[in-house]
Amino acid sequence: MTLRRGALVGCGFFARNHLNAWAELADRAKIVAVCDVDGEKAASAAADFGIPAFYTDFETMLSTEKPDFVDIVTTAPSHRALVEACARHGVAAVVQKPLAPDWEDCRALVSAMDKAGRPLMVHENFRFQAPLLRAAEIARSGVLGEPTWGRFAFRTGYDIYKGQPYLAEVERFVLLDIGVHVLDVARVFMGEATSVYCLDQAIKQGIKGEDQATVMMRHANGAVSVSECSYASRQSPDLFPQTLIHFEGTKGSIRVEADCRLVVTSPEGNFTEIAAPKPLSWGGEPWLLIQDSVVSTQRHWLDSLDAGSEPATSGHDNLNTFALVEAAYKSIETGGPVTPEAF
Ligand code: NAD
Ligand code: 89Y
Repeated sequence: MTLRRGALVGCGFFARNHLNAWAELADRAKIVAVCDVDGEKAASAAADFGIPAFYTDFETMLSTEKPDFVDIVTTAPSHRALVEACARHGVAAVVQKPLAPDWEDCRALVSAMDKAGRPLMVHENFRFQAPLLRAAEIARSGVLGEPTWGRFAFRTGYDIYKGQPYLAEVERFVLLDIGVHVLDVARVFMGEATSVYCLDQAIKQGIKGEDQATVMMRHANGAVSVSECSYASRQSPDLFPQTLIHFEGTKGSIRVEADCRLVVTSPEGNFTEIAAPKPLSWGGEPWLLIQDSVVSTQRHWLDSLDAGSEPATSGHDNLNTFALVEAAYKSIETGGPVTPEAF
């Protein structure tokens, strides 16, 4: 197994999870440098994680360190410029969701890496969460038959603005922040969508974007799904950050319920199981489900590099998810169903 040299850019709120997860994978990758335009954040990430070098300029880090890959953990407005810099330097890159703020930037950055001939993966971690991996494995085994109907729901009132204050300032909000995850999971279970209809709501006062979106989709095989995204849901207990699923096929069904409980109905028998993440020394509730999936997502990236294969959440794959977000926003604008562009 090759020991790869990685460099990370963006040392903010979520990067701590990436750096802890890279430490879990220390036998396969070593983070040799970090970068942030804010020198104090870069310096403290380097100090806290024993990383030998830190930078405030990304291209200086690339030309000095010549890493095997870059992990981009900045917010979306910077993704295009950072990925294009990776392409110029011929470096493989994994970039956090959402891929970019809009469709034009998404296409441009995927195309830049294509032209450079370097791998690009989106750090889309929800499909790597323990209960969703297990549920998808069961659905894909064929035991439930062909998909007919699905419901994918992320509903919370958890104070996400505390750790991620920038979310209160974005005009395209819940669909770009959590919708990318939920719609990506919907694609995993239902296949590509041919038609998207969305209704949005702005419930919380004092924020710029929509904080609730309900997306109805027709899929290529005729199946129908509903994806629910809410940051304005008041319920007790609050299930943040769990995604609940109800998937029906021609032969059976599966539900992903609270606390990682799977309920399966199939011709081969009905059963329930718990598919929960294992505890992590650096992780904690309510984030453990996501923190564990960060390790799994990074492991998948290293597996793909080792195998020379396209990651499941490659830039190209993620264009299909982003196209659903764009179609949903267009549907909100036009009031009718929209055919997504990528499919
Ligand atoms: P943040 O604002 O806390 O951190 C981003 C950091 O990037 C900041 O420190 C900023 O100074 C730095 N930065 C911005 N542009 C830069 C540039 N050009 N060069 C160097 N540094 C730069 O944001 P965050 O909450 O850590 O989110 C980062 C990304 O992670 C976002 O895209 C967000 O959507 C995503 N995220 C994903 C999950 C998940 O579960 N997948 C959860 C939270 C956040
Ligand atoms: O930004 C969101 C994400 O991507 O996962 C969870 C989150 O941090 C808040 O809902």
